[in-house]
Amino acid sequence: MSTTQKVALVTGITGQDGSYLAELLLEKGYMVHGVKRRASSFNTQRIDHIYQDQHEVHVNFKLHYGDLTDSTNIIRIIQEVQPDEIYNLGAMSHVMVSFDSPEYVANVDGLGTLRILEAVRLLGLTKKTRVYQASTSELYGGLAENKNAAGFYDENSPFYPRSPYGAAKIYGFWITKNYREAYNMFACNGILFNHESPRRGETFVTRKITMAVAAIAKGKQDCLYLGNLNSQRDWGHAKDYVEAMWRILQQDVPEDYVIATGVTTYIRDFVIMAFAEVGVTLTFEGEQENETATVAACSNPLYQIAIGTVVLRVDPEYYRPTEVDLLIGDPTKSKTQLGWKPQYDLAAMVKEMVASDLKLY
Ligand code: NAP
Ligand code: F7E
Repeated sequence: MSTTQKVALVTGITGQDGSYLAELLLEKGYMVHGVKRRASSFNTQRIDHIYQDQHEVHVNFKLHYGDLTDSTNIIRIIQEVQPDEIYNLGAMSHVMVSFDSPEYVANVDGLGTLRILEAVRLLGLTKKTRVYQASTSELYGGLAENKNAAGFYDENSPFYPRSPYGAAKIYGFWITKNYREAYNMFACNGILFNHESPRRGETFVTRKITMAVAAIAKGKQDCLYLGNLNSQRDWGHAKDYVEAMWRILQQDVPEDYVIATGVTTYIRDFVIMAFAEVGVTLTFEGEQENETATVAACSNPLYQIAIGTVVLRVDPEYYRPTEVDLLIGDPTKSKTQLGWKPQYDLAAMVKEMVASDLKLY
């Protein structure tokens, strides 16, 4: 290891964002340390391609067992690693699941953030270590009256979380800002709107849709069951969003940034786009839980699905106790101050996700 090599510590390295961020940091020449949880089955599929035999002479990627609920473990890892940058991506990140395990989410997503910041402070690393906190558009809660005059959520929009996940993350947001102000730490929030990829967890709506489209096209599944088709999300690509995380920590002054595309899309329209990738045109009928989508035409000779087949139904089991109806972010600050330029638009991302899931089947 050269003396100038930067050292990064990534929590949540086995997740979607952690895997893309690790790739980016390795490309930039960092020594990358990641925190992974012990699991009874392998949970490193997203990072297996960058794993290195620890007996090699030049190792620049190392995993440590750990958990954000365990302060002593977090302190020990940070002490051992002495990171220049910490990216706190670890979280129970599923909004619907957070209604079932609210206390756990508060512990991991809320207090876990505090444990990272406090470890940096206790270890006397406040001058050396920069901290990125994975904040979220879920903080806004989708309240129409809280959008700015142009109709977007920006860095000054008020928060109104609508789930235990959002409520836990709002603590993470404020404690990060507080440590910045109280101890002069370089600690920043990235307020990221939804971002997806072929590595997205299988129970988030975009991946659930692209996997179902591939399975239906290949005759492995009959019908896709979804919840609320009327919510709207501002979807970007995870690969673009981890670049923004890195840029946030390279600035001269620590600040918080919204990362978004500025375009919002109905869940129903994502379904239409994904089926179009396999040549299927849909007709929608009915409302609320009686809404269905049927195959109106199928132009792809490889994937013949009979006209009139019902390929989408609504299952109210997937409705949330409180829903975030609409998210749309204003990326002006990140584009101007960070020079952040996303490479993907939604169409390119849907294409990539469906193509990747077709290969899986
Ligand atoms: P993800 O795929 O669900 O990954 C979450 C990561 O956190 C996984 O590595 C997971 O480990 C780890 N983790 C879970 N519980 C943990 C614990 N108790 N201790 C340590 N690690 C734990 O999430 P993502 O999409 O990559 O998102 C990364 C971060 O950004 C999360 O904090 C999320 O809340 C936030 N965020 C995501 C989005 C988005 O649209 N993707 C938008 C805004 C903010 P296992 O692999 O062992 O489960
Ligand atoms: O839901 C609706 C659902 O679970 C999106 C996380 O990364 O982004 C993510 O949270 C929308 C919601 O993402 C199904 O009701 C319909 O309106 O893909 P999702 P999310 O809740 O927006 C934010 C920014 C984060 O920070 C989170 O960590 O889709 N929806 N039917 C469904 N959602 C799911 N999961 N499954 C359905 O069957």
